[in-house]
Amino acid sequence: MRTLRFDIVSIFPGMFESPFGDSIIQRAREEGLLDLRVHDLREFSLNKHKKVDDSPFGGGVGMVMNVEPFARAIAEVKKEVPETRTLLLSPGGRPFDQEKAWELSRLPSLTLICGRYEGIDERVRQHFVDEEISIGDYVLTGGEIPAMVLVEAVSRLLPGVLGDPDSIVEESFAGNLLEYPQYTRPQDYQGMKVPEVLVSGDHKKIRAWQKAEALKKTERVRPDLLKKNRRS
Ligand code: 9D3
Repeated sequence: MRTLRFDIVSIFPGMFESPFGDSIIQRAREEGLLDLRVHDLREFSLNKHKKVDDSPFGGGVGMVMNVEPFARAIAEVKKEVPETRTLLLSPGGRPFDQEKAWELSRLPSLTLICGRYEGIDERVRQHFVDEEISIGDYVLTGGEIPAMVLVEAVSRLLPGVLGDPDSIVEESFAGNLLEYPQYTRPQDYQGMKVPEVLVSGDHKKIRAWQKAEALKKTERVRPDLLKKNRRS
């Protein structure tokens, strides 16, 4: 059995309590598959008021997060896990996707750095960050929720975390297609009927229908998925 360790650095450590104390993530932690630690950035400030930002050189509105607290927090993590990969969650990063989730799931340790809207001193990126990751093209107020997204996407890929490993196999077998429509009882809900083919008992025909429906939906909603590395 293998453990993936996450060290998260944030000025809002409390934000992680409920999402990580819940359901699948919590069970994975209890079973030793996941080791999740959250570090309060302010504790690494040497300022008497635990300040972690300052006004920008060159002028301009707003504040910039200081390099020192991040440098000290990352150094502390590296004392325990020297081999850690340090990721900065930032809207200017490479877009996160399933392939990246698989890649990260094979590593032993990830340190996630959360910035806030104001921005961070460029020297953090230059000297302490291995990779910058965004979760999509929209603006949030900080890297905390993106860090949770990353933890969840990566954790569920670890052997033993999901109750049913078949669902991951099926997911990757379905390749870059959206899901086909699914139905369960009743077969007729107030005149809204389940497609006949699904109750035909003809499994070959059912598979063909599901595949065709998945393709139709993908063409309509996400034609970009059909262009990129097709496995269908
Ligand atoms: C002030 C100009 N902004 C550039 C778009 C800077 C900025 C905006 C928002 C800096 C930080 C943030 C807060 N967002 C994140 O830290 C963040 C994020 C996001 O906003 N969208 C998608 N992925 C991510 S990962 C981290």
